[in-house]
Amino acid sequence: MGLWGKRDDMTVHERDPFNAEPPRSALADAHLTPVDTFYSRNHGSVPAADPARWRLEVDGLVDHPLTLTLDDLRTRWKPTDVEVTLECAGNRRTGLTEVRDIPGETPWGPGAISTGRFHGVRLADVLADARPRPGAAHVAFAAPDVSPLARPPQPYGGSVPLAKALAPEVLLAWSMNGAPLPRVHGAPLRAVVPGWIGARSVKWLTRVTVRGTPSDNYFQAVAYRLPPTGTDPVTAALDGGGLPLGPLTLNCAILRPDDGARLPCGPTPVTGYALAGQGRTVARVDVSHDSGGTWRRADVSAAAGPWVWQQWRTTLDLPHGDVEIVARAWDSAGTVMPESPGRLWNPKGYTNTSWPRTRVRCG
Ligand SMILES: Nc1nc2c(c(=O)[nH]1)N[C@H]1C(S)=C(S)[C@@H](COP(=O)(O)O)O[C@H]1N2
Ligand SMILES: [Mo]
Repeated sequence: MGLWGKRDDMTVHERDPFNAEPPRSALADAHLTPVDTFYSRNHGSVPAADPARWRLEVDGLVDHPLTLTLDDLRTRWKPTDVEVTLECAGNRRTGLTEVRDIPGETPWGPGAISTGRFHGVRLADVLADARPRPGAAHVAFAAPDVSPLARPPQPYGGSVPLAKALAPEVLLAWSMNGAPLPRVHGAPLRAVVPGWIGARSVKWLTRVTVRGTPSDNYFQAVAYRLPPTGTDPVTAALDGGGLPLGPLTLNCAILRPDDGARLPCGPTPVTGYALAGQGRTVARVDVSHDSGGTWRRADVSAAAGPWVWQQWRTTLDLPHGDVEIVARAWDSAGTVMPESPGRLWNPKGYTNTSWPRTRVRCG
């Protein structure tokens, strides 16, 4: 077994902060991702919390601030389960670094995404007891893990608009895939914000603050934003420029065959995942064996819910020689993924939703 209970064949981009993604083959064909395979994204060292002394504070623009133990959370509200695909905003970043280098950011392949079944209470139920005041517009999450990457170094945090915080799918979760939440995934408690970039699902949660404005934490105010074109990303975001990332958008990846594989020619299964985001589902996936000259429609699995990925598969007749397999997905609103990573390139390398390409050699 590898670091933090992960499988041995994870790609460990960094040991501390721990950043690791499963190989393509481990994600292939699995609707739920086993905990030992689930990617992990961290900005600081994994903190240790003593569950007995741990408390969750609910404060800010509320009439009735709360201090909760884990037992309070388990017993005061009705627990519920949500199946969620978590995706890091940096998933598939390597597709952007091929266009132009992105120094200082983790070179994620297509594995910064995984699906779990989370169990906990609805944030909406907890907030209802705290009673938000007029003027409440955002809900900020705070955690104790200090990130040396932030300017200045600070604990991790972020926020979501109140409307999303009150949505029934947003959980405060203490369990994942039927087992207690592992430490590396945020024990004893994490926020789970389905359909939003993973960055908003804050782990090791200690404080939920109702505010009039978004969190001013570095990871909300500076990082995880698309900077205005032609400006220095950090200064621009500090000036309030740029676009904060929130809802996930349509994306897909090719999982089989593996990039760089040598294969026999002929009929070959090609599989992958697709995720619609925006509360939509994936309606269609096309796959090409000739860099997008001709396309074949793949079979797409039924959506288990609006917050989870779908699996797709087809068989392509691969010709002799160097072959580039390309995929593109449509969502239920008819939106198609953009072709070019060049158009999407940004200095932090977020949200690469361009057509995935896998190069293999056949024969
Ligand atoms: N406290 C804390 N929460 C965090 C992070 C972090 O570094 N610290 N990383 C975020 C990011 S960017 C992602 S993509 C997800 C990853 O969750 P996982 O490690 O459980 O897969 O956690 C989010 N929550
Ligand atoms: Mo992330």
